[in-house]
Amino acid sequence: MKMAVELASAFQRRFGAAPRIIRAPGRVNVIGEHTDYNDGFVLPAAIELATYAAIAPRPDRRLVVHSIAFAETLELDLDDPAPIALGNWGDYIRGVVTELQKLERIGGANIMLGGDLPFGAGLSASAALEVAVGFALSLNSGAPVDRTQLALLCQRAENDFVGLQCGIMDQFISCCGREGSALLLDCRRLEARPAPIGADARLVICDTTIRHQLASSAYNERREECRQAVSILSSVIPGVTALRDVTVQQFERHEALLPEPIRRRARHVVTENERTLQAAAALEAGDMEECGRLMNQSHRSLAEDYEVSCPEADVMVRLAQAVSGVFGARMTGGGFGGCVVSLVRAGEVERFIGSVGEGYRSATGLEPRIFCSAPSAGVGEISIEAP
Ligand code: GAF
Repeated sequence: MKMAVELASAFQRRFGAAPRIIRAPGRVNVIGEHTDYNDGFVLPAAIELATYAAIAPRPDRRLVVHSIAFAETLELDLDDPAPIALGNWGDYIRGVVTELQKLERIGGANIMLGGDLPFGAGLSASAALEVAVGFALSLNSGAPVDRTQLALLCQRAENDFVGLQCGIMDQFISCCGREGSALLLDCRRLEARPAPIGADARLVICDTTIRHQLASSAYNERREECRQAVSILSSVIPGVTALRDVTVQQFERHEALLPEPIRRRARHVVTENERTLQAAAALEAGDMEECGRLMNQSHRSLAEDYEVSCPEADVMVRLAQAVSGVFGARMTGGGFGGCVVSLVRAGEVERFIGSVGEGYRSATGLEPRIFCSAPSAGVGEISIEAP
C-alpha cells in the first residue's frame, strides 16, 4: 500500500493529475518447469512483490510512460501503424500496446511504473510489467479485457516484440493468481484450479543474484529441442502434437529413437508433467512432504537432463535441502541463475534463512536475498486515499 501511495504522489507531481493504480504481481513456480510451452502443467503462485502502474488519461493519442526503475520516459504514438522493437524495456510496452489495439481502441494516457519486483531475478518482472500496462490501458479505455485474453496478448507481446519464445505461465499467474494458493494450470486448455499451500508451510525464495545474459538464447534453444523430440515421437506414437501427449511409459518405450541431448530434454518434460500433477494432488491432500520430495526430484531433472541450472543455484538448493524442517527445494523459473524456491515448515523459516544465507555466503562469496512470500492475488486496481 505504501508503495502505491508513493507512486500516486510521484505521478501527481509529474503529471498533475490523480492516477488510478494497478498492481501486477511477480511469480514463483512451485513445480512444472519448462512444461508450459510443451502444452503441459505448471504450479506457480503469484507473490507479494509486484509492479505498479499509475495511469491517467491524456486528451491526445499519445502514451507517455515513465519508469522509475529505468529512470527513463518513453513516448508512443498510438496511431503509429508499424511500431518497431528497439531492444530496450520499451519493447514490453510497445508489444502490449500493439496486441491490445488488435482487440480494442485504446485512449492516450500518462503512465508511471514503479514497484519492488527486481528485473532479471527470475520472478517474472517482465510479465508483471506487461500485465500491469495492459490492464491499466484497458481499464483506462473503459473496457477491461478478460484476464485470460490479457495473459495471452501479453505472451504474444513477449514472443513477437521481445523475442523470447516464452510459454503462458508467467503472464497467466500474474493475471489470475489467488491469495493463499498456487494454481495448477493446464497450459493447453488454459484451465486452472487452486492448490493451497498448507497453513503449516511457507514458500521461501532465495535469490542467487546470478544473472546470465545467454538465458534467452538458451531458452529458445530448449524450445527447439522439444520441437525436435515431438517430430520424432509423433512418428511412432499416434496423436502426439506436444510432449504433453507423451506418457512416461511411452517415452521409455521409444526413447532410443531420440539423439542426445534431445532424449534427456524430452525425459525432463515428460517426467516433470507427471511430477507436477502429483505435487498438486499432494498440496490438495495437505501432504507437504510429498510435494517437497517431488520438488527435489524436479531440481535434479532440471540440472542433469534439461541443463538449465547453474553452480550457484545448485549450491543454494543443496544448502536448502539440508536444513531440517524443509520439505523440498528447487530452482524456479527459466534458470541459468535467478531464484531457488523452498517449501519450509512455518516455524522453521527464520532458522532456514540464517542457515542458507550463511552457507551461501561462505560457499560463493555472494550476498543472497532470502525472503518469504505468501501467495497473492493476480492483477487488480488498488484503491488508495487521494495523495
Ligand atoms: C520463463 C518463461 F517465461 C515461462 O514461460 C516458463 O517457460 C519458464 O521460464 C520455465 O518454466 O519464466
